[in-house]
Amino acid sequence: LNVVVLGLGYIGLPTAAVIARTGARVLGIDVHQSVVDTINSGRVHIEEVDLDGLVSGVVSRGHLRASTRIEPADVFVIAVPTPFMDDRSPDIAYVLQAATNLSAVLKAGDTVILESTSPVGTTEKVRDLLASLRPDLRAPGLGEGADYAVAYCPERVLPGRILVELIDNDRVIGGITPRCARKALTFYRRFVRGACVTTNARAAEMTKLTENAFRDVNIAFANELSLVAETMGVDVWEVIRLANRHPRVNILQPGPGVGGHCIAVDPWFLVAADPANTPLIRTAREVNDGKTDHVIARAAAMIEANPGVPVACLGLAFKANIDDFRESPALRVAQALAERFGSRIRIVEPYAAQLPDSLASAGATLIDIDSAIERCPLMIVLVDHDVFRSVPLEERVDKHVLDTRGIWPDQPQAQAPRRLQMAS
Ligand code: SAJ
Repeated sequence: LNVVVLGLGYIGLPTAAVIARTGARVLGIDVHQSVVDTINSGRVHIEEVDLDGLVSGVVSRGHLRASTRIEPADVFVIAVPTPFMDDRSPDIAYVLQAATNLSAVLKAGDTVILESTSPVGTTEKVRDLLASLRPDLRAPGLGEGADYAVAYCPERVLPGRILVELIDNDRVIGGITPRCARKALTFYRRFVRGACVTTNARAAEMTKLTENAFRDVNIAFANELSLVAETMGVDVWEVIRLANRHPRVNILQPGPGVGGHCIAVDPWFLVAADPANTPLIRTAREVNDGKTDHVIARAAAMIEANPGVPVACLGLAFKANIDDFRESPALRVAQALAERFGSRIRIVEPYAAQLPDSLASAGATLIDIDSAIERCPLMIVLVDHDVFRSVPLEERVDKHVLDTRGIWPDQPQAQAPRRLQMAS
């Protein structure tokens, strides 16, 4: 079996490697020559648990190679980004570009699968584009018979667990026609251990958006509770722990806002599709973004109440134990504080070798957790990395802490903003 994967990012590369491990011959396509060169040398350009070993193995066995140029194959998997535009409407230009590229080598019997998170109707647009570019082949769902299959099968993997979840998670496979779905199903059965459930393409597209909107709405509920609890002088994490003892209550964790390239983006695709009927989804997005502003304001008040004292911001990643800073609320908080307080802001981020330029030029510096404990009386916890969680009370008992992730439940709570001794 020959497989082409278009887009070698956080989803495309692990997917290509997992398929290559089944013995298929996989060609990964990327627009960046540097990505192609890195992979062909058996290395990876992204951090993901166990990905480096897998890629070096399948490349050295000749099962995976990369190129900027498309070649014929039996199955094409599109895994390119679908960002949103300034007005928060989805931008599917990369998907359509990928479809245009593969149309040049498309032949009878092929299967085209879209995995990128996409607004409802995108798979039909891909089919329409292929139909117009290749009038010599019969496109599925437009008349009698079809020479190739087109399906939508969203990825659902969690960064940090991608290689496990690619195999174990259930997959939703939406065909343009039932026959397209069956062809895609045969492909996923090669490497998926979870259930593969078939439906139509539009339902599969909406399912993906629904999953991430569900999580966003539920995190917004937790974030809203955290504000109410603060007003009431109650520990929100304790309330959630207690409420979750109810057999039908399962509240998520509040934090400094929602980051990553999926949950902070995908709900907008549903809002853009039907603004009149999505007040809840839109409000959830606003609550989660507003939580970041709230954290910035609280942190700034705490820093202002302690003139001259160095401040440690713990974490920049969008969530625990990963090196991904995309759409990170922690980064947004750190940036706002650095712009206001300059060199007083020290960043601790074990997953960064250096600070992003914008933070460095605002005067912030990168330090390790030990120096932060030694030198920074003020600490703002922005990410729940394990290394932060493991700091024992005795090393932070005298600190003035704003813990946005609830990782130090035993931390003595300051009543009013305390004035601290300036560190020597
Ligand atoms: N977060 C909270 N509180 C929580 C859970 C998460 O504040 O209780 C925050 C995180 O800190 C992070 C953000 O939400 O900033 C998103 O993190 P996440 O772990 O919920 O999700 P992602 O973005 O890493 O991956 C999600 C997953 N979707 C769902 O869980 C429904 C994943 O399965 C998808 O494949 C992925 O989006 C995607 O690519 O769409």
